[in-house]
Amino acid sequence: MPNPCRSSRIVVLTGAGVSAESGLATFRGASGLWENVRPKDLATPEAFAKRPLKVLAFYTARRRALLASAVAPNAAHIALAAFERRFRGEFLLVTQNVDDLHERAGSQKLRHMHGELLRTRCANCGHEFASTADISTADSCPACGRVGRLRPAVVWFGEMPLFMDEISAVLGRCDLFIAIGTSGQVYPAAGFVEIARRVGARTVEINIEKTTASSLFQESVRSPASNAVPIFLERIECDLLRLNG
Ligand code: BV8
Repeated sequence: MPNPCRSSRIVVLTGAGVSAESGLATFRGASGLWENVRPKDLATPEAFAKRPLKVLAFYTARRRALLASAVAPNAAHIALAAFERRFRGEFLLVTQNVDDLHERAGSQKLRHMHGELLRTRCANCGHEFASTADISTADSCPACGRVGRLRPAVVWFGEMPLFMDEISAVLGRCDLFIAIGTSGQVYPAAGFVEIARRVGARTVEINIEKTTASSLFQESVRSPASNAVPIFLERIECDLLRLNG
């Protein structure tokens, strides 16, 4: 049993694995999104410039999958939102995911560092708006009117992730860092555990398998997120109640 949890400043990082049990594909591993294609052919500004139809079709398929009625937040999303509501310390949920399952579960202290699939941006003027519609090269921007420049409001490789100043600040003072369902292969997210270690935070990885980053974590929980996350967060809460009353 790890030491009772005295944490008061918690940062959680989620990746595609937290949404896997909700029916959304992960990127790497068996039947992953990147299994038969190269990320640079679908998730870069250059790919969008060169083959906009192919890139838009990739995101149309994922947006439609996300909007399918069978896809809903799972117990991990729900437990994270409930814990955020009850926790009296500092809490931030940083997700690499572009789905809206954390929001649908009720999470509010949430930052999408890789953007959001249900938002569209104009590559010409930067105008951004919420949208569940497919994006086509025939669409015009509602702000500048330019045709064929609408794209998903996600962060592609070579683009700067969002909220990095805020994320770096909370990482720099956290005392507990939990990574859930991420392969730890994409930077700068993959480097967050090292920042947490440097400031002396307890570091925990929840994943169904060992990752290239596992050795950087003090604790690894090898279990599906929908099972492990509710149990882990409940244990933290019990510790805090016992220690702080
Ligand atoms: C940038 C688009 C700089 C959205 C994605 C060092 C430092 C900084 C950058 C770099 C660096 N080295 C290289 C780089 C460049 C690059 C990078 O990291 N390349 C990698 C491949 C080496 N990084 C970037 O380009 C980033 N930008 O650094 O900008 C900059 C500076 C100045 C000015 C401008 C720019 C941008 C990175 C974002 C790229 N966008 N996608 C989308 O389409 O969704 S990346 C893609 O990978 C997704 O965003 C995804 O979120 C991300 C990470 O994947 P995971 O979420 O971890 O998913 P994965 O499938 O890999 O793993 C799932 C895990 O879950 C597995 O471990 C599995 O075991 C587990 N699992 C499965 N089921 C379950 C489970 N766990 C628990 N329960 C289950 N049931």
